Amino acid sequence: MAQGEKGTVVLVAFYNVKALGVRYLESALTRAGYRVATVFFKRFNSRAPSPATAEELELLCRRVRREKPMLIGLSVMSSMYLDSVCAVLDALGEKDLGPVACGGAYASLEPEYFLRRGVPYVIRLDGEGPVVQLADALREGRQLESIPSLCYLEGDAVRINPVGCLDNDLDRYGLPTVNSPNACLIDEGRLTEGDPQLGALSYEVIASRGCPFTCSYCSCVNLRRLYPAGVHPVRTRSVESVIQELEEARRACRSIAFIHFYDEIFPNLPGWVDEFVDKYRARIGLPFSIWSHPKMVDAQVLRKLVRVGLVEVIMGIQSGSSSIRREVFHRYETNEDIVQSTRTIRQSDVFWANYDFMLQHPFETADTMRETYELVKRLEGRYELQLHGLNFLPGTDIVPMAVEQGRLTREEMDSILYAPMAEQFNAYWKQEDDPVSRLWYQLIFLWQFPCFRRRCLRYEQDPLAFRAHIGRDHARGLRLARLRYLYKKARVVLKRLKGRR
Ligand code: B12
Ligand code: SF4
Repeated sequence: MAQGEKGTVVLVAFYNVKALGVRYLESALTRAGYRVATVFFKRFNSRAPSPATAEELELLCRRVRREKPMLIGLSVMSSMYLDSVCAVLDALGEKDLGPVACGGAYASLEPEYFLRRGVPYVIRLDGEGPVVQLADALREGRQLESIPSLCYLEGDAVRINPVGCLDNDLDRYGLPTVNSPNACLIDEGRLTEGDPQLGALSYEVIASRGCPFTCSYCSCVNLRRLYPAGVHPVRTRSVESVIQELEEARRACRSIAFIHFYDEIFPNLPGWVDEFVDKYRARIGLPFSIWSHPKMVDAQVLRKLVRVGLVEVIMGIQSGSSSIRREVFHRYETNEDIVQSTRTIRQSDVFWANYDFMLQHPFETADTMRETYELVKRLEGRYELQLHGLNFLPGTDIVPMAVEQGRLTREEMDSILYAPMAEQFNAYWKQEDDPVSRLWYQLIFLWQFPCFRRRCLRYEQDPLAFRAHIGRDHARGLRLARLRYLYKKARVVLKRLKGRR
């Protein structure tokens, strides 16, 4: 069947103009003969994303009406934007613009949330196969009970079909659509035609899906528990498919200077890495970053990657308290593992490392903050610290744990899980009111700048007594962090220009 002949599907991505999940769906639907019109609804803003405005909802509805879709697919990757997702659902429902299906990581974990709100279809996990089957079934008036991973309403009854159609061979899903031909961006009260990714300075790619670890605050383990038997916990694409995607991205997005590999953990399979470095050097050659894990950092792999452009490793450490890591976060690396991994990163000549911490949550005390400070003092090399609060995410293992241990009541927890996005992002960047805990937080922050370290050694003797000094240096540190950001960006641009010569 010719492309687009089967009808139009509108896909909506929230706060993410790169939206890999949506781009994979677009490729699958286009291959199956559908015309896809993707709406990137609002840009990503990790500090303070703004909720959907009435104007933006109206622009979206007008766009959807124009497309006369046979299906509207909303990609609900995160619960942190639920107020905008619900506003979109209400606006589409009011105007009766077509049947809606939701998918994405959050929708996969809590399909009933959407079905109860009257959304007729939810698809769990990989959507490439099921979304095409759903569109075909709606077109042909066929029954829904045999469509894998589909959850739907039959009258008042909720039907949850078993998860299926997860391919161990990710190459069979094809490449994500890099330049979406009928796309638009709605943001800041305006609609802009075209794929917003085309003008980006960086490109985001994933070479694998899934993570082998079981962190209690993260949805990955809960998503993995939905996998049918026989599906590998971590599925890795072929190197050739990754490189072909990046070549396509370089052709389509002319300003790209940087590649982000957003695999939960960058593949470190020996044969894979060797093939990757050869092909990446020959055919791509741009600086790139990866995510890693203290238990997965491997000197040989890093050295090979550095030679072909790896400049930044991002790694979660989360806490310096082994009991919080083990008992609360379900992370089983030791302090020695962590220090050793930072040593390996330093020795591998990675230009920059970025270490994530989650602090000042209901399990934290001033003592555990101090333990984190002591661990940070042992980290090696040149690094940046990303200090966050803890977002309780629906469906994750830490949620019942916090309630069972009496850290939060069920009601408090529910109001946190489904709070408006401004509150959720405030929690993400939170800083504690407790003065001692706050001082340890500031000392942790300061330690990343070598110029403050001697003073920190003095302040740590009695943080309360040095409260004013710490506060002043913390403000200086924040200014330094902004300069450091500019320095890092400039270096990447220079590296890119050098590569062009
Ligand atoms: C990579 C990643 C990112 C990247 C995204 C890069 C990109 N270009 O898209 C970045 C770093 C930007 C990011 C940001 C955030 N992320 Co994130 N991210 C991930 C990660 C590790 C992988 C996602 C991914 O790309 N998978 C591969 C693609 C192909 O799969 P997919 O997106 O799931 O899409 C498939 C299916 O879900 C389905 N599908 C998707 N949409 C739809 C729609 C329909 C209609 C259908 C039928 C099917 C369908 O089909 C797709 C193809 O198979 C996941 C963990 C995970 N395992 O999902 C966390 C995850 C999704 N992120 C999470 C969070 C919290 C965030 C942030 C809110 C963090 C923050 N505080 O800012 C932001 C929000 C971004 C947003 N706008 O939604 C949480 C969400 C949990 C929750 N309840 O909120 C997750 C699950 C990790 C965790 N901590 O638990 N993230
Ligand atoms: S290592 Fe990262 S991606 Fe994997 S389960 Fe833990 S937090 Fe999630």
